[in-house]
Amino acid sequence: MPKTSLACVAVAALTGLLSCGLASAAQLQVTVTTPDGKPAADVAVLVQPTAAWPQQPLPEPAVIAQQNIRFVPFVTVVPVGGTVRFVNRDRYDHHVRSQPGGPLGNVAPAKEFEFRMAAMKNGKEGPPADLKLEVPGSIVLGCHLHGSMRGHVLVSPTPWYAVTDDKGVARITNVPDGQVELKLWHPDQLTDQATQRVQAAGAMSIEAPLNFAPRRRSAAPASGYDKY
Ligand SMILES: [Cu+2]
Repeated sequence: MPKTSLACVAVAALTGLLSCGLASAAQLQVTVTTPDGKPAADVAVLVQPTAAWPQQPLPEPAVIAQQNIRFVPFVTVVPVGGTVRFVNRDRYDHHVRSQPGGPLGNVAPAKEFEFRMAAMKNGKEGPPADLKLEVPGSIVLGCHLHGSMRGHVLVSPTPWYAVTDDKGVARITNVPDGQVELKLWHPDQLTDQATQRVQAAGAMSIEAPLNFAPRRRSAAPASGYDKY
């Protein structure tokens, strides 16, 4: 049982109230595939109720590490008002800047920023940098010290979301029962993905196709970057 459910049970027992946050909630397991049926990783899955929803608490900051000259994870989703926390886990300085995205590179980032990230010292991460993101949209992350570094942030208008793993699976919990719209987003998409309407209730398995096959990213380098 997730921690929040336990807390809700405890609150209900103490107060005698039956409601705690959302009266009843669905768990969605979404499997995203490419047009030829292969699992699609790094896909943001957003679940937005068609009715208004009660305000949800903001999650803890989403950590984006700079590690082996990569942004890890490659795709990060935060809700509007949420925070991303950059940390440098390499033994050399990095940099973070927002860049435009979209198929033509002409979609302005949801927030503009640019700063340097100090290297790890004595086995400790450099000081973290927090950014609060208030405007929905996407942000491409780059580092002008290492031109190959790329990461992506999606600022979601809905508090229910997840990113697919290597098996193409995203799990989204505590979704309010009722009609929801399921939207997919991948940083390489050329056109918007179709929206799927689902009646959310209980534990559900949903198949969601992408309209293209993202190119595979090379495996993370094991070592050999210390010379930078
Ligand atoms: Cu860098």
